Amino acid sequence: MSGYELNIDGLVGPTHHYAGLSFGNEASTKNSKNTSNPKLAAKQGLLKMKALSDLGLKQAVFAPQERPHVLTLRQLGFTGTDEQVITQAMKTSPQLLSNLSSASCMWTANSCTVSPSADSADGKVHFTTANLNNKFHRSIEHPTTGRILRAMFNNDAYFAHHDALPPVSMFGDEGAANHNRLGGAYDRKSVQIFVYGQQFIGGQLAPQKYPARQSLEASQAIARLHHLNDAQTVFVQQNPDVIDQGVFHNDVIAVSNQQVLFYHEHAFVNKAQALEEIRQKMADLDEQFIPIEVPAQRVTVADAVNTYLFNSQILTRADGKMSIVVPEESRQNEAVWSYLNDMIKLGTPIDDIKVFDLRESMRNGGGPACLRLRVALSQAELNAVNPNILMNDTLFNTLNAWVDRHYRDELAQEELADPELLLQSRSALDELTQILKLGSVYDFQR
Ligand code: SUG
Repeated sequence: MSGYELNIDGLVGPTHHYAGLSFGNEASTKNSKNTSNPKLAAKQGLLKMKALSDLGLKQAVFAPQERPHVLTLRQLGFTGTDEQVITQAMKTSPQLLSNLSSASCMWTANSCTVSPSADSADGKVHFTTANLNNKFHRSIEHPTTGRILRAMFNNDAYFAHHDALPPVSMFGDEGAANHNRLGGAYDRKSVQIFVYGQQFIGGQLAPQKYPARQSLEASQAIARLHHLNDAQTVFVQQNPDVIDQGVFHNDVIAVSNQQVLFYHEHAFVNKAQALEEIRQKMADLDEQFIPIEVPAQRVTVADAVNTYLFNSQILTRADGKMSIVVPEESRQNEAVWSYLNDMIKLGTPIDDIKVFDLRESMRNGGGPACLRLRVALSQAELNAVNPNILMNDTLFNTLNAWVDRHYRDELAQEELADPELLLQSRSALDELTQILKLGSVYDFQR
């Protein structure tokens, strides 16, 4: 098979904590104010990256961002030294300081939407950073995300970078978490599926309780920016009822790899029509569509949300078969675990389950798939990627030692105003930009 899927996992930042910032994300609300362990969080993520790279898959690391984000606090009127800015913000509202201290950029599935070169009329790999407009703590990610993406994919001959869409709900964009791609080899034309929560102009269906974070208008704008062909693009609405049950991104209820779409019975509006459109558009590319629908009778939406069964990664191994990477929570749930064990015997390409402990991220509503950005590349494009971000034994050891030197193993919300934490984080990130050879991507370095 030609081409590669590069998975770029977010390295958890030193201020990882639980602040209940994401209304509509039930794990975030449930674990609000619990004490976190940033060191363990970073190490759990690194172990997943290392294990996948040991399987022969292409794996890279996405650098975390500077938090607390002093620049934004200054925009909000806090003045004085950096230390005074943080102290005043904490006094004004611990929740405000949490927003500016969240390590949420670890969920790199929300960093941007990527369209591989095979699908784009100009033959380039396109990246549009996500505005993450629905949540304040996430809406400040995109400028730095854009700089890190440019430092990782720094070659105009192959890569085209677009800034985030206008920051209003009509163009609310949460990146690759609402985007799937179905086809054969990674460097061949495929069908791109954009899943949206709400259509702002002329739409009828919308969730009642929780927000729809992705709009159709945003998805359509990205398809235009990326020069996609209508004949290979599908727009599908996510079922608003499941958004109201805690499915705040599509990757909490569906995931794809090559020909396979693994999804819950209640994932989509007008499901039959959407599946037929995907099947037809794949057939036009001579590709067979392999849908795997999980019946609600076997796995309820509540179980899907609690276990993140669909926030799994389906990965093609060297032998051409696929493994499904699930979080430990999926093994702990009897219905989900029994379904998974039956599913790998269905005769689909998925014949193996791999389980990872990602508890620290899971408690904020981030599973295996939230933590990774998929970039499908040709060999020439892979050769043009910044080689210092690619996971291998040396980088794994270097990053573990880096985490040991700079991370705390306990962090509560009250500690966010500790000026030492800011200094520790900045010196950690300064060192990291040198390890990964990213240049000056952070505001404190500019
Ligand atoms: O945006 N949680 C993230 C989780 C993102 C998961 N990503 C994907 N499904 N792709 C969010 O809701 C919680 C932060 C806190 O509450 O402290 C948070 O931002």
